[in-house]
Amino acid sequence: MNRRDFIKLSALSTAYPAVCAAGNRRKPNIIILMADDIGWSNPSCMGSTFYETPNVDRIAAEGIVFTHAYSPANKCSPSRAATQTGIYPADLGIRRLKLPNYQSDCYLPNPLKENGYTTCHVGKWHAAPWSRMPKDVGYDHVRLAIKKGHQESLFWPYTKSGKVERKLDFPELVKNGSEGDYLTDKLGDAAIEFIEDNKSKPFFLNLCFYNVHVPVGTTDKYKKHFIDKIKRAAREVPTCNQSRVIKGSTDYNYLYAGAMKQMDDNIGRILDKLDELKIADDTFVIFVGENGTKMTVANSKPLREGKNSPYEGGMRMPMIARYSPMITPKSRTETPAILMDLFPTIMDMTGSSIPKAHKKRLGGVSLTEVFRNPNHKIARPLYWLMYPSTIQYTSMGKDEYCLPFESMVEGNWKLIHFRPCYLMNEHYELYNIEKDISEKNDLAKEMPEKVKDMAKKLADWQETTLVKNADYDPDEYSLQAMENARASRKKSKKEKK
Ligand SMILES: [Ca+2]
Repeated sequence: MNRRDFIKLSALSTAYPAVCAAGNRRKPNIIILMADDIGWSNPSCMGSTFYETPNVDRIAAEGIVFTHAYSPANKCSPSRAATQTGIYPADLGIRRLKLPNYQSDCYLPNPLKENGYTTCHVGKWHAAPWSRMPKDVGYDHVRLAIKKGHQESLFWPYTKSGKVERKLDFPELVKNGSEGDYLTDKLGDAAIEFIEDNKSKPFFLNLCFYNVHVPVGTTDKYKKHFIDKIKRAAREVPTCNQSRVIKGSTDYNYLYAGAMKQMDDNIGRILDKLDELKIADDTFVIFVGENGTKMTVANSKPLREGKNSPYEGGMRMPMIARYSPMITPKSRTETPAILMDLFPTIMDMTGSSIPKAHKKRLGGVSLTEVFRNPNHKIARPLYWLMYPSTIQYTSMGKDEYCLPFESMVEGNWKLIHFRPCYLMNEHYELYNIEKDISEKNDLAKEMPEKVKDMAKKLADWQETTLVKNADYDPDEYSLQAMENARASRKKSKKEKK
């Protein structure tokens, strides 16, 4: 650190508490912007030269980029539940995609409401047991959330068939909308309406986009924009549908690119609104992903694999935050972070208190020291545990699967403990993720002592978790068991017909 940086940092770290203590600054508004199934390297500020995310880039330019941010799981539901509660998925009791317990008081809006905040959830939910919606876990206002894991279509009337059906996901939007409406713009409208209505008091907005989960789709203007861009680069335009690149490279999926840009446009509308209302400096904004990108539509290069994978492509994701009283523009940090950190961070920033029992269960830590000083280190290992899943089996491609495993990252090292299942025998893999970000060189055989040391930590951690991979019966997930399950599903489908 040079002298100028040091002075700047010192000034920041002393100025902020003073201002707060004097009570001159209002409690910060909190806005979480969450993208669905976005790859770590997809935003332009994270390295992409094809995708265009000028507004996410703006948050980065005015704030801090976490280069080593992780999701708590390689798929939506456990990752979102952990974000909302600050608790490790394995400590919430998540075995597969569903949450078994109804733990409504642990969710973000509750302590914030206690502290005088108005809370609002907009968009994709998928962060609680199926029947429990954002209202059930404490949100005051809820807009455009559905029980399903993802949208059927991003276009009016938002159905797979493209027709207005008897049962609709967004009946109000269909009734008041028309051909050509794009779901993400409606999320943007709802978010802006909430901000305008609550501009003069502290608010928490949890805006979760349906983009860029499949089925991806974009309006003609954006489709043309990205196809022209591919042609200008003298590349062959790949053939894509809404959930797959059929022919060509996942580097140039113009539908995915358009969906990303349309999400980014709406982030821009929100940032502009904060400026217009003169509350930008009073508002903490954080943009995050929640698991890796789907490998049939895009990729997270140079990371290995994507959604559902135990490798970095499944777990590492964009995390970019802005809050001028605390964060110096254009900051970058290599300090590892994980989505569970958002809960204690937000409590810390807003001065909200966490009930004692909840505090004990927290898997995350406050990142405010890292905001103030990007060189601040947090010494802790990060852990993952994915219980085996039969759900993925039927849609399993060569590039996508869901394996039972536990893993941990500590410093430069990552250990994965693969459990026995229909795809592989039990084994460990060890990677130096700093020297080998693409996880090409498994060092487990070369470094048995390192494996032994980390495996012990991983096993000790699993002793403390509610869900344990050691508990499942490998025979239940053998190839034969999977084939039997598939055959029985086929049979019952036939019988229904
Ligand atoms: Ca997801």
